[in-house]
Parts: sequence; C-alpha cells; structure tokens
Amino acid sequence: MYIPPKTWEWNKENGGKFAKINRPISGATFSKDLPIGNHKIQLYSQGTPNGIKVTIMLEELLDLKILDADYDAWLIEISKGDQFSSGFVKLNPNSKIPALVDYSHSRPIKVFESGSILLYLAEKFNHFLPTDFESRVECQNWLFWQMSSTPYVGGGFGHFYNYAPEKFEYPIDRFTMETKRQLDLLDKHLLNNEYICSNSYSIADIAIWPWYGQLVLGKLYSAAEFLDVSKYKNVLRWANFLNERPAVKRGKIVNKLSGNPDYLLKERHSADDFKKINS
Ligand SMILES: N[C@@H](CCC(=O)N[C@@H](CS)C(=O)NCC(=O)O)C(=O)O
Repeated sequence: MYIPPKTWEWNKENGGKFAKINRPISGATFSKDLPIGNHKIQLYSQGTPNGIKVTIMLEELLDLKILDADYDAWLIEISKGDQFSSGFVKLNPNSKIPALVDYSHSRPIKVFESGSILLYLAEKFNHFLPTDFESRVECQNWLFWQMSSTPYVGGGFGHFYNYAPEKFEYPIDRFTMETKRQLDLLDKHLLNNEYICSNSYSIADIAIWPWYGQLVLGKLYSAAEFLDVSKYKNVLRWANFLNERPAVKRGKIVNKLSGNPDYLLKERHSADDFKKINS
C-alpha cells in the first residue's frame, strides 16, 4: 500500500507509457520553431481523438467546397515531447495538441483547445453550428459536455485500463463506472435524436464521435468487450452512420501514428495526399 509522503516529489522513474512526457512544470524544454506551409490555416497536432476533431471539421468544410479551409497539418509527436518545443509553447502554453494558427487576418490568430478550435472554425465559416439562438445554446451545451466529461474517459478509464504499467481495481472500477454512465447518457439521448443536437450534423457530433463513437466501434483502448458496448445500440447506430462520412474517413487518419501503416497520413498538406492511401 502507498502511503503519501508529507510533500510530493517528482520521481522521474515512475515508468509507464507517458513517463517521458509527464512533468509537474509547464513551459518549453528546447528551442525550435514550428514549420509553416502554404495554406492560411496551419494545424499542429497528432491523430488522437482530440486531434482528429479538427481534421474532421476541416475536411467537412472542404467537402462543402470552402477552399479557405484548406490546411497544412504538421505532426507533433507527443510521446517524443514535440509539444514542449519553444515554437509550440508560444502557440499553446498548455503544451497539448491540437493547436492551430490562422494567417488569414492582419495578425496571426492562435487557437488552442479542440473545443475552442471547433467553435472558431464554425463561426469563421458559418457551418456546423445552428444559427438560431436556442439550437446554438443546445449545441454548445453538448460541446462543453464533451470537453469536460471526456477526461474521465481518456485520463481516467483509458489511462488506468490501457496505459498504466500496473492494473489496479479501484481506479479501473471508478472510471469504468463513469465511462459507462456517459455512454448510457448518450444512448438515451440518441434514442430520439438522429444527431447530437438540433437534428443536424454539428460540431457537437464532431467533438463527441472521436471519443465515444470510436470507443463503441472498438477503436479505442481495445475496450469494446470490457465496456459491453453492444448494449449502447443508439450510440452504435450513430457511430456507424458518422463513420461512413467521407470527411470523417479522411479526417480520422491525419497525423495518426498508430494502426495499420497503410491507412495513416502522418502529415497533410493538400487534398492529393489522401491519394497515397489505399482506401
Ligand atoms: N482539452 C484539450 C486536451 C488536449 C490533450 O489532452 N491533448 C493530448 C493528446 S490527446 C496531449 O497533447 N498530450 C500531451 C501531453 O500531455 O504532454 C483539448 O481538447 O484540446
């Protein structure tokens, strides 16, 4: 049994998948500028569920023929600590992907936090966020629900079930309970709703699908059986339906590092890059 000391001290040797990158201090650890490509929108990210929210959104906008949404997506490899470069920290002092710079204004606009990026792009291009007041609030409710609830799934359940070097029943139980409660909530909501809000596809779906959609499709933490996802029929219906959208198919492989190497696009600089993938 672990007895906490009076004052916690940083033990760099605590092991685990994130041992090299977890630190109790913020800020840059090395000096390096970020690369800049040809498009006005520059994205610095990795294809994790938080990262692909943004690439799915940008691909959806491009499918609506909004050419100004074209973008360069640069890989920030978080297990190697790329998020601690001076260039990245200037863009996002919180050192987390995704982060974006928009060069289409008189001064570059920096945007970080995936929910903030989705709202920024929805407002900039007037898509995927309802315009009438009530529906817009409903959509924002679900967007903020995702942003605040999912750390229990990723940092809680996923961490202790999948990544932690040792498996402990207490945290796995606690976060499995919460993850299943959230899935049950979504399942009840989707019983009478085709999409997350306002009967139309929106940034709420784009934020929620990469986590909960991929979880029930067995694409996250290999946890589908453990979570008994077959009982969340409405979430499964919605997850499969969205999985067929061409923009989702493209967006979810951008900056991705894990999975079948034939279906990963480490960096994306033009629509033609997808032609390299055998889909
Ligand atoms: N609330 C943030 C969370 C971002 C986040 O946790 N990003 C992870 C990858 S999914 C990351 O960059 N981790 C690197 C680190 O913790 O050093 C968002 O949605 O943008």
